[in-house]
Amino acid sequence: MSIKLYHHPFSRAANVVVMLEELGEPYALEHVNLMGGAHKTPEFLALNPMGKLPTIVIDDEVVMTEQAAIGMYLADRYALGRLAPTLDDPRRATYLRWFFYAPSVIEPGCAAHSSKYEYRASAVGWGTYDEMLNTIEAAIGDGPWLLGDMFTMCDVMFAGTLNYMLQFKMLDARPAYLAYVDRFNARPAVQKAAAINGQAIKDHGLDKK
Ligand SMILES: N[C@@H](CCC(=O)N[C@@H](CS)C(=O)NCC(=O)O)C(=O)O
Repeated sequence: MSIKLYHHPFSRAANVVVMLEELGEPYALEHVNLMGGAHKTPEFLALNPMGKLPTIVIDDEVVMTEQAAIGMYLADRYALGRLAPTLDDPRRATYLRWFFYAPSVIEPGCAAHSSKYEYRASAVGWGTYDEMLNTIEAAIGDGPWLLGDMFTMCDVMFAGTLNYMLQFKMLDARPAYLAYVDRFNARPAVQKAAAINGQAIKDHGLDKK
């Protein structure tokens, strides 16, 4: 079995490294020079017509894009019952709910708010910023994880998205969010992924630009 992640440390692929570290399966990183336009070549566009990262190839036969879909697929295929609730587990509903919420509500909701887009909340899927803030807080609840005591791949997607939005000040830093991402960032797999992404920054001279 071989998993190849097309990667750049300053992209969403950095959080897929966390997914892979939580998974514990072997994988290889293929650096994509985004600044040099390597993601817009015909070879890369054949894998992902969007010309974006993350993109992942498994056993030279499975091609996947979209961070959330990649996380769901990896957890179901390699860690069902450990990083994903099984199909007959009622917690699967909450797992899917917040997994989809991160890219379909938090990402556009934060982008719309920070870019001061004008829109009718009833006409867009991400609603109002305040409703989104309250919903994120309700999802975290008493924690420690979105499914209570069970840490899942959904936390990697959700906390990774919060980390990114907080880092770029696109999301209010509510105490409940900070406590949740602190718990997440303390996990050994997250720290190992940070070291791997940090090494990639050095290896590709991205710390000198
Ligand atoms: N919807 C995609 C978004 C992917 C995305 O926007 N990737 C950015 C990096 S984080 C990218 O590849 N940008 C390069 C470009 O568009 O030129 C996902 O969630 O995976």
